[in-house]
Amino acid sequence: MKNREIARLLHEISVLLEVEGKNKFKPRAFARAARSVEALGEDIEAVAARDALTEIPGVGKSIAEQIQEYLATGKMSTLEKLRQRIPVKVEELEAIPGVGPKTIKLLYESLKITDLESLERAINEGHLKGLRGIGPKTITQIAEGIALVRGVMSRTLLSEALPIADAIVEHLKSSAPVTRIDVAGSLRRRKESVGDIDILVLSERPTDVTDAFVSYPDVSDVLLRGDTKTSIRLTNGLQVDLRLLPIESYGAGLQYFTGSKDHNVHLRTIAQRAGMKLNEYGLFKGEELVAGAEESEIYQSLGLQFIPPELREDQGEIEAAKVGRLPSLVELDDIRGDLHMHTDYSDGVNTLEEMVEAAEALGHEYICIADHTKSLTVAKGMDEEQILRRIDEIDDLNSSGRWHVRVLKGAEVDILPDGTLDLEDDVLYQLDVVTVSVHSKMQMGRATMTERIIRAIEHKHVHILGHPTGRKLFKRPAYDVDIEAIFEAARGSGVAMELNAYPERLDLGAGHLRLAKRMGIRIAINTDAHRTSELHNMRFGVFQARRGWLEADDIINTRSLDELFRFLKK
Ligand code: DGT
Ligand code: CA
Ligand code: CA
Ligand code: ZN
Repeated sequence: MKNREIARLLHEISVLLEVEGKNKFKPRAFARAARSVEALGEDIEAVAARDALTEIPGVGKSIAEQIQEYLATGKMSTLEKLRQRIPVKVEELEAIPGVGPKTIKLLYESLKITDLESLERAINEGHLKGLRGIGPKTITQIAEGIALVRGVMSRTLLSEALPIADAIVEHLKSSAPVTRIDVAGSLRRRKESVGDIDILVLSERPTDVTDAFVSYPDVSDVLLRGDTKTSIRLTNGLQVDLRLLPIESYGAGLQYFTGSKDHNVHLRTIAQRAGMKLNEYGLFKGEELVAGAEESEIYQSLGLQFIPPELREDQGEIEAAKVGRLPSLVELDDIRGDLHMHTDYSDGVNTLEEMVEAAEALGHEYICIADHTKSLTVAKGMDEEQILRRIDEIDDLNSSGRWHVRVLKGAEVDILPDGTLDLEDDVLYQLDVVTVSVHSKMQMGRATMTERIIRAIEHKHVHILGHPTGRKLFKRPAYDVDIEAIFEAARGSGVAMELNAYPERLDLGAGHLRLAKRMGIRIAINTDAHRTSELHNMRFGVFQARRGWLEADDIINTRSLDELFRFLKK
């Protein structure tokens, strides 16, 4: 369906017309038409085919002609001409949170800002100061927004890249003879987002592998084709590098191309100190190949424990491996339950029973239903009465004997701006697991936000702080908080920190997890699932936990139900 791209172009016309400022009504007409096309249930080509474009609300004769022209030629001449007169990159600028047509117009008129780069330059040179309607707070917000947009433009979420990489690996395996195949790079290290996908292959028929690679159905461009390295771009913009390795160097190549660069640089100095040389072909003593075919032999020959890819960031893992002190990282199999998920009682999609059934199929021993509470009206938050009804339902469900999985009673209770909770104490008391989260007024200053959260976690009935920093990858920065002070308070009150496994949250980050571990804070890895399929996101939480050096023992939902209850009693 071309609905979305047409809506986008009509919207762009409306913004450019607004910037041009010749006519007050035309921009609004195009904006309205863009919204209608976006909301159109039917394929716009079908509408055009039966000559009914003008029946779309807001689409008059001239806009209909633009749409016709686009469907026929792939261009809209009105837009082409506008773009020549006003070279503003609308989509790029509008991707910045808080920047809309009005700001774009102002920036273009007063400073000739046309894109991210010129905007960034203007901010750095202080030109935005004093512009009418743009205060210092807005400037900071825009600067942060630019960083976020740059992230979106150049990186892809792990959750999006991983299934694509798996599909390409399957494609290669089924279309050419491959002896070994591995995903390397940041994807193997399970970073939250990746710049590209790196795939390594050992094959007796390398040309067949390359042929299969460049003919993968989603390829839009072949960027480079060589004997050992081939790069493609996929239709979604993601780049994939394929490297063909020789058998005697496969392990060395896997080690080298897994990175990170910092880890590799450090490892090479370890090799040098031992009188050896390490590169992507192997570990050498003079001319002699000491190790190369297997990655594990490289670490072994350097006198190191094998270092799991998630730790390879030169954050002390090499030092730890030298003295045999690497953590024994948590694995997905260690997870026994999931303590944060939503149902259709608040903003979830599935019913209680559907969530329970799906969790049971995943093999969970226990789960906790944690719907939103009343002040979060956009998410249909529950009031005390609804929560009490829900408690009865869960009691019935547990005593029905229909399920093995034990369902715990919980809520994701809103932390109000003053740090109080929006459920009465006597209701909170009846819940098995009380998670508290910030969902409103996220912009408050550091001291106030820190106090707000600490007040909430010091509440006697609270067990877990949900998504502790509130960040969303590429979308929203973390709240400005003193995380160490929060951890300190959590330790004092026996409250666990959530590691929210939602792929665009992954909140806490790896650095914060390590800090929490050092401070003796317990972690709960939760999916925050809003539908049954999202219960599978637990693996992303576990990847992140591993990047944060966590062991099963650091995590409360690796415990048996009895042990978990002991923790919950505080
Ligand atoms: P990304 O793709 O930006 O998420 O991050 P990586 O780590 O996957 O980086 P990428 O794809 O450029 O290269 C893959 C690995 O290859 C990288 O982690 C380490 C290794 N590598 C690439 N170029 C160099 C280099 O110039 N020096 C060193 N030491 N290692 C490199
Ligand atoms: Ca990469
Ligand atoms: Ca690469
Ligand atoms: Zn939440």
